[in-house]
Amino acid sequence: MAYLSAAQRRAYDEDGYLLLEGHLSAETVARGRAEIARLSEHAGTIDASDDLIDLEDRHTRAEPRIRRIKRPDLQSAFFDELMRSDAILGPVRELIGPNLRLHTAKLNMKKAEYGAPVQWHQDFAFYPHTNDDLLAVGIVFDDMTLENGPLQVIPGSHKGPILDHHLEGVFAGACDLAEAGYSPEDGVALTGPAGSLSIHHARILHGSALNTSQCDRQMLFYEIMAADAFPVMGSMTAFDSIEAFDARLLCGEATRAPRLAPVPVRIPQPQPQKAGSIYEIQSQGKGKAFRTYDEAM
Ligand SMILES: O=C(O)CCC(=O)C(=O)O
Repeated sequence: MAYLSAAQRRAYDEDGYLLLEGHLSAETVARGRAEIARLSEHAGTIDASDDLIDLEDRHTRAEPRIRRIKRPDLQSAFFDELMRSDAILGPVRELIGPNLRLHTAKLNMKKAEYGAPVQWHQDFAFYPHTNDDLLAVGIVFDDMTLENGPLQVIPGSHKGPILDHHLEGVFAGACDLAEAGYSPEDGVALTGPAGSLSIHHARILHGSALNTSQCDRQMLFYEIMAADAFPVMGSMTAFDSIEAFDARLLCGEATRAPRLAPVPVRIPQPQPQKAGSIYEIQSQGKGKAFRTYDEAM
């Protein structure tokens, strides 16, 4: 069975992204939302971000504010099963081949009224690999509209260079669009109903604004790569051993022969002192295209 048409595969190659509207069933969306609610309960028991949850700046136990649920695949059997399902891996196999490895998974909460922005960046700047058959699948658990901080991408930017994501010599996780000859108007907002899937190339420029609306925009990302893409030294890819690396295989076969492609690479080193999540890395203040909650107040 083909999950993507030839036109969709061509569009991914040319533009660097796809949006599959209403790809997942209402039942899957409802189960995912229930899992998000369950995993969110932990926030009421902590004062600072930990291995499970990344907190917004104004979080309190009494009024929890969650920015991200970390590794939902490890915290929930449902999100692990979903990640391994044909609904997710089917389209990915058609784009980057049958042998796939997980890079990481994360659930960006972008809650109504205060959900944090993500400044423009390229994922490949965080985790350079020997080839660029890497992408992120995004699952939208709320309707994503122009108002609630939709994911934005700059079509075609995945064919350009990896931009400078450093500030004063330290990796800062964001880039300056103008410096690269782009303007915010070049961004395309990916809007669609809950259950839609976005797929974006690891080299595409993307980001999203503060959510000032009354509606949440909860979005889960599975970052997936071809199994023959190996991290380049200094990549933020974290694994302890080759066994742990192989344990991330989602389908197909592991290999000991990295595929080397002529891809642009910059090393995200040295890392900043606070490097727990993209939000912390970006708090150094490079490329501030989207205002934060405090700036908007
Ligand atoms: O949640 C978003 O809108 C963007 C997410 C993203 O690019 C990231 O977490 O690296």
